Amino acid sequence: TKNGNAVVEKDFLTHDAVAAERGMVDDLFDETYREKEGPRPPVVYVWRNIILMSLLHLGAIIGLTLIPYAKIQTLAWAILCFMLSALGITAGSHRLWSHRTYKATLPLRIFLTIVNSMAFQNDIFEWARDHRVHHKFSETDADPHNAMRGFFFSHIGWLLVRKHPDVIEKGQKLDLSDLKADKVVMFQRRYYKPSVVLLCFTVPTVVPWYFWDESIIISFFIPAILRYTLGLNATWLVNSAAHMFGNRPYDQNINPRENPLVSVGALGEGFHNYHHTFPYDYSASEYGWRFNLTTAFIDLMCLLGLASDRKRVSKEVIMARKMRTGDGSHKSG
Ligand code: ST9
Ligand code: ZN
Ligand code: ZN
Repeated sequence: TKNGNAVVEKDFLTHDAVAAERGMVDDLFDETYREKEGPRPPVVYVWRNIILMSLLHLGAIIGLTLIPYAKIQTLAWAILCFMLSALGITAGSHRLWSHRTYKATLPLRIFLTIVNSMAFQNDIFEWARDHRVHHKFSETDADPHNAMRGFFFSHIGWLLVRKHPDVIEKGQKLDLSDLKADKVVMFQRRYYKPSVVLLCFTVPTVVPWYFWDESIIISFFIPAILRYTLGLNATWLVNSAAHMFGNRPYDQNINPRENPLVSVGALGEGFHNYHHTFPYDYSASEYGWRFNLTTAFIDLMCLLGLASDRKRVSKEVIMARKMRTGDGSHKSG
């Protein structure tokens, strides 16, 4: 270890070595999986979701039109809610719970769980289960938001239809014991619905109305509805845009790309070619704080003694991997 952080020295880590480091391996790509022959099972629409998502996006448009009438404190509060809920996804369900790229103390896990419920993207357990199958069976039928099915499907469409049976079949075989053993994760799962009503919708609405007399309509449509919808779309862009547009300096044989624009909106989660190549790196990027507020946040938490054991891939390993499988784009910039 260097500076108290584990440095992953090889990129050809054995499963045992990764398991020993993080207590899990099921986010590593499985080359042996083959999609079943023949046509896909028919698409089954979930009309409840189609209607709710349409209403949500209509509400977001109303929120947009109300921006000129909102108090400046309300807009600042909406941005704060966006940042907090985004960290609940990026530092929480993604880098901590899906990939185990660092360790977090109980107070930090409680904080991340609270802001995770504010983001309302399914509970941490379900999010991490879907995300591990996304990495392990990336761009196949067992990937919940399989980008081979197009931009719309990988962006939002996958939440509007029943899952491909392979997602569930493969997901049931994942090792999720680390998540089941985390009492905070299991507590959130048990009380997920009330936690979302409170933290995603009620608190964001009540604060501006109570503390600075904002109208209740504006309080609801901007910090709650518009902020939530923007958070969802910023996240979904990682699955859609960052699987389609950008360079592939680390591995040109996979679809995920480096997309700095997505990184800005998603607090550092758009360096997606790197992330699928080295999913155990806590920065989800070759670089540290560049377009990567989440990494700065995790570093701050370490400084405060609330987090530790950040996994990082060494410069040498990254360079060797670029030479071996990259598209050569790193030379030009
Ligand atoms: C949302 C999630 O938006 C977004 C995640 C995006 C991931 C991004 C990744 C990128 C990484 C970087 C992060 C960037 C962050 C940036 C932040 C910036 C702000 N394994 O699901 P059901 C089983 S959520 C094993 O109903 P259907 C299981 O037994 C938005 N088993 O399947 C399950 O029961 P249970 C808000 C699995 O019927 C049972 O099947 N939420 C697995 O096909 C039934 O599961 C919504 O809109 C698995 N993987 O329905 C809700 N999956 O759970 C949307 C399932 O009890 N979801 N099983 O154990 C739904 O309504 C439904 O899931 C469905 C599919 C209709 C989509
Ligand atoms: Zn990931
Ligand atoms: Zn991906």
